[in-house]
Amino acid sequence: MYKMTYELIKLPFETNSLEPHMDKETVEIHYGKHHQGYVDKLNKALAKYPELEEKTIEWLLKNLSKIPEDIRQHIINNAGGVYNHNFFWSILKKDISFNPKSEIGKEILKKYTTFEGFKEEFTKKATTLFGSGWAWLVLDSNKLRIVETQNQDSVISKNMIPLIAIDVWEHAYYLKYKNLRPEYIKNFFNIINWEKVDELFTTRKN
Ligand code: MN3
Repeated sequence: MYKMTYELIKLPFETNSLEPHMDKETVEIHYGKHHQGYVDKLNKALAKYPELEEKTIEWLLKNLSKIPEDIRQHIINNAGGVYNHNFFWSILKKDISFNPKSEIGKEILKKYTTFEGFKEEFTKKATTLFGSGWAWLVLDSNKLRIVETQNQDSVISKNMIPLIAIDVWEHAYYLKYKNLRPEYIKNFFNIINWEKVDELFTTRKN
């Protein structure tokens, strides 16, 4: 029996709820077409290896060396695509301000001195990333770092714990922002769910 192992998660918000920073049409196409596409291709890649269908997406991405070589790049691209988008949607919400008194707030200020300093570093990484990929705030050996990954490579394959991610593939912003990635990044700061980021930070596994 063919098993649809992985399914598209349900979006944790209405598609218009991030307006005007991220518009409804962009969310609908990004989620319904691109994200769905990674789910479909992941299932297709795994169809030959039913034993891997029992694994979680996190396991696949953390154990790439155990994935058969003929599908390894497909898993990097598509399990990564599924995981990264699941994570991305999970940290988006409008009108949740950065709270300097939260645990993550204090940690960010300790590392970057000011919130503006953090924004500047994050913006620089997201802006200068060449081609398609992601910029992240992660915990790496329990320390905050801003890193980038190419294509759908995921930070969890490098043993990092994600706290924030911005998708800077053109499909994430082109409909509304056209070629103006910096405008998209600027507005991304209006839709970070800082309560969720704080929860990820305080409940992290060391
Ligand atoms: Mn995307």
